[in-house]
Amino acid sequence: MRPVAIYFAGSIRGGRENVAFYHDLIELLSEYGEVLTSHVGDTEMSVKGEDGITDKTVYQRDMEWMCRADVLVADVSVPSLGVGYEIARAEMREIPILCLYHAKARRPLSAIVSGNPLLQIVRYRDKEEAGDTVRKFMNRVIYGKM
Ligand code: 6IA
Repeated sequence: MRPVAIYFAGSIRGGRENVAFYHDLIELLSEYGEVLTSHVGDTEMSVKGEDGITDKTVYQRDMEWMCRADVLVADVSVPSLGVGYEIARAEMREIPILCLYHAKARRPLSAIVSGNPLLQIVRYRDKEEAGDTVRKFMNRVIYGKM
């Protein structure tokens, strides 16, 4: 059986202030399957993104991964156009989506995300709480019904 393909979405040009958290989440998600987008948690990558790769290539590569993904986990604490777009694409594919939102995020969550009944949105206070949520979500995806 092939491993679960996990698309992790987190802000890049929207701002990199939560990158250390993305890094830890990706490490946790890797226990459950293949994280296709592990570069999102690369603490060396700046708001400019990856060196030596065009925006067109990034888009094509990411959308190929999106087509392969079995599940989307997004941190929506830092507003990001790219993350919002990825959520919409995952919704079109009808795959399970978990959106994590820090209780003390600087900006209120977009109503288009928070008001969407098809998304599972979980507010977390710290890394431990987010980790518990991710474990429960992935266990449901792998072993149980959503
Ligand atoms: O709008 P944002 O840049 O914050 O969007 C972030 C989301 O879009 C992430 O979840 C990524 O999956 C995807 N994404 C956006 N930019 C990149 C990127 N480099 N590399 C990989 N994934 C990306 C972009 C810049 C590069 C062309 C120099």
